[in-house]
Amino acid sequence: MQKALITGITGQDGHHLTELLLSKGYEVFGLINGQHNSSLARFTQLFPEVTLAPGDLTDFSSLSNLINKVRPDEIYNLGAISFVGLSFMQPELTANVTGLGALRLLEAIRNADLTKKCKFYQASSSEMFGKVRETPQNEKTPFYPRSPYGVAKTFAHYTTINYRESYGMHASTGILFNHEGEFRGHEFVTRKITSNIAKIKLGQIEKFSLGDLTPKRDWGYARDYVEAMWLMLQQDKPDDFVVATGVSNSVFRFVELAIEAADLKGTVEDFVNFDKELIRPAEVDTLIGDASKIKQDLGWEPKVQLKELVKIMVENDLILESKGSNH
Ligand code: NDP
Ligand code: GDR
Repeated sequence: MQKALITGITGQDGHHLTELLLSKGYEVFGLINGQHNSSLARFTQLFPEVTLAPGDLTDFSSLSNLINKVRPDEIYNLGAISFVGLSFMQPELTANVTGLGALRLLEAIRNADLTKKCKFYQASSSEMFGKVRETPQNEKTPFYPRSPYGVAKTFAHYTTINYRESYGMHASTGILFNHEGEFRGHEFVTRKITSNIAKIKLGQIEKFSLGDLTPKRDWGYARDYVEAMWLMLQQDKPDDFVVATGVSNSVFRFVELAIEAADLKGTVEDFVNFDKELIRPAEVDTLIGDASKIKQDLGWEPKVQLKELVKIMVENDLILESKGSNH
């Protein structure tokens, strides 16, 4: 039985990837850094067969001990301070977890003598393109990160490539554009929109606040994107791949689609207040990915487009909000 170890297993992608790997017959192990958060309770209820171990991406010994004990065939490094807004407030912690965390894992693989056995996936991000140098962005587009998060991810990205080239490790990076779904954290704009639109539909609130509605993102469905991660580790050779839909829409458009999906009557202005406190010190204006390489080399395609994604999220939030659930 193949063994996979996932960091960040209680996060959005951790949920989808666990489901995928269990369906493929893997024995799944997860690193958890918080014993009492509500995502952990949801996770253990959904996936009781997964073995969870305490640890932290800032603590080398916890990573090294776990890797030595499990001796996994595949490691997926999804753990991160992943909220760009928070990274401006906690830049040092972000560098430590999101940046150095990847380095510590790669070193722990070497220390365990698993360099030739264990395949490694690094969750790289379209935020590395930041102030974009070309449109659309592909694997060769130069990086220009615009946040402590983007800078930390760029460090982790190049560290992964460096370990691949220096030690011959099967270490791949997925440069994933925004992906969303039922497990998305409530701090991210898509989930904030769909959960608040659901509350409005249910008569619980009348309006909610957002920051800049003009940024454009290439939004896909998280369930499709974890397939891409897994595919990368099934190849003979490690590599770097952009994962995206190739279609970009504004935050404003996302709100319009959510209003439509909830069958509400009214405009964006009727339901959304502007809050200048939500404006970031530096913004990423427009991202749009060119996923030709993964389509051609690995046969990966996104199955869900934005309109359907918004519908999935709004319908899910209508159910959860009607039960008063905080997930
Ligand atoms: P989430 O924010 O939902 O999950 C992040 C996970 O990291 C959580 O389980 C969190 O645990 C864990 N974590 C945080 N700090 C530490 C730490 N010090 N040690 C160990 N684990 C920690 O992210 P997603 O699932 O959305 O994303 C997965 C990965 O992909 C992240 O690395 C993200 O940066 C990257 N990415 C995501 C994209 C997206 O659109 N979703 C796009 C591109 C890249 P806890 O909840 O207990 O804090
Ligand atoms: P992003 O996602 O920064 O792209 O990073 P987020 O959903 O936080 O922001 C998207 C855009 O919406 C604007 N925005 C708001 N954002 C939030 N969170 N809350 C608001 O109220 C709000 N109003 C406007 C933002 O300014 C931004 O332009 C996500 C994360 O998952 C990263 O971990 C990942 O690497 C990238 O996607 C790709």
